[in-house]
Amino acid sequence: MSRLIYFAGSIRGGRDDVHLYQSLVQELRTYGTVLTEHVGDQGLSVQGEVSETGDKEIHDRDLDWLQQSHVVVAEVTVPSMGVGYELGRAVVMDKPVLCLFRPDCGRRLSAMIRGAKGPRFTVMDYRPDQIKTILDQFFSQTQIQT
Ligand code: 6K6
Repeated sequence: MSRLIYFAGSIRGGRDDVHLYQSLVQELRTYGTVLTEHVGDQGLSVQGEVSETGDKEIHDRDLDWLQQSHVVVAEVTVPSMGVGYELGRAVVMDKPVLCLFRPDCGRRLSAMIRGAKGPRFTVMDYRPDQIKTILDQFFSQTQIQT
């Protein structure tokens, strides 16, 4: 079965890093099917109102995708309530998680994300030019059940 990847990144939290989300989605496609490609869509504004569906539909559909996914990758540099929530739910579902944080943003990552580090929850500081290497390392070293 093809590996299903849930990619999480800020939408209403701010779209400053959308170009990075796009690169990550593109790179992640080499490791499986990305269920949430829209997160890297440059046409999707901070309002997140491209869709006509309401917030409940978005929440329910995303949780359904999260449940179906085999692995979760989150870009956590721009703080986002939605991404934090998805990560908490992913932990409860026992999904393997990779969080990517760019320290040159000048902020410190939430202790609730950095401190969640464990065998199934990886937190990596990165520079954009390291994306390929980090994903390669993560996907080759992490047990992902499909
Ligand atoms: C329609 C088409 C594209 O986007 C929309 C409407 N908004 C959302 N669609 C899908 N997922 C969303 C939307 N808004 C938030 N999310 C989920 O929460 C994504 O999976 C992101 O990882 C995360 C972002 O949360 P906020 O709090 O930054 O919006």
